[in-house]
Amino acid sequence: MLNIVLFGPPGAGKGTQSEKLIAEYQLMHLSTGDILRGEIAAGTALGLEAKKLMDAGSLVPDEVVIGMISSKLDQNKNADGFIFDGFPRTVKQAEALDKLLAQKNTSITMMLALEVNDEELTKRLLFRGKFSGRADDQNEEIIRNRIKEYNNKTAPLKSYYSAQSKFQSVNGVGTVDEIFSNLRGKIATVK
Ligand code: B4P
Repeated sequence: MLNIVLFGPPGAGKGTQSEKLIAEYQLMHLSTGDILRGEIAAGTALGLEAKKLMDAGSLVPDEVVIGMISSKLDQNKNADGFIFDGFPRTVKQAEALDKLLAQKNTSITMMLALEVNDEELTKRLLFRGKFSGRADDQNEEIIRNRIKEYNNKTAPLKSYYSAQSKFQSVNGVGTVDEIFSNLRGKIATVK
């Protein structure tokens, strides 16, 4: 199985590159951001709880997202592999994911990290905010909070996967096709 963690700060292009990777490698896409936005759109209790945090640019509690991923893994037992997009975002989530995959006799193959500077991230998200309708893309203060959450809680995951010799860094600035080609090059080293 090919199990990829697609990693990077908010606006790094995880969603954008996931679409291309799914088409190329026929992987199941698990985006916690998309799942949470689906819960909000459906007006569930979980969605209502998550919305306040997401709109402020804060992370949703670990137990909530770990539970969501656990049920998605159960629902997709026959998948050839997964792209985890925006998950894990904390060390606790990464440890939980390792355990969930071990129960299925599989593991993370590699973490692919998209590297993009803060100025470019802010520019991309503010631009998307003009069309996305997403509250968390609307102003610079919330975007700064998302980047701060990333630096404090998510960036440490690079060390977590480096310690397992699974960390691979890719420049996330350039055209979508250039970046995709670099990601494919990294995947070719393990496939
Ligand atoms: P996510 O939905 O994961 O969103 P993201 O960080 O905004 O997105 P991404 O990196 O995928 O950017 P995209 O490709 O769209 O998270 C949203 C919120 O959900 C979090 O803040 C948190 O509250 C909550 N959440 C989600 N997962 C969680 C978890 N595990 N634990 C706790 N909370 C969680 O690209 C952004 C923009 O850049 C797009 O407009 C795109 O067109 C553009 N772009 C992409 N590639 C480009 C390129 N090469 N050049 C120029 N522009 C590019």
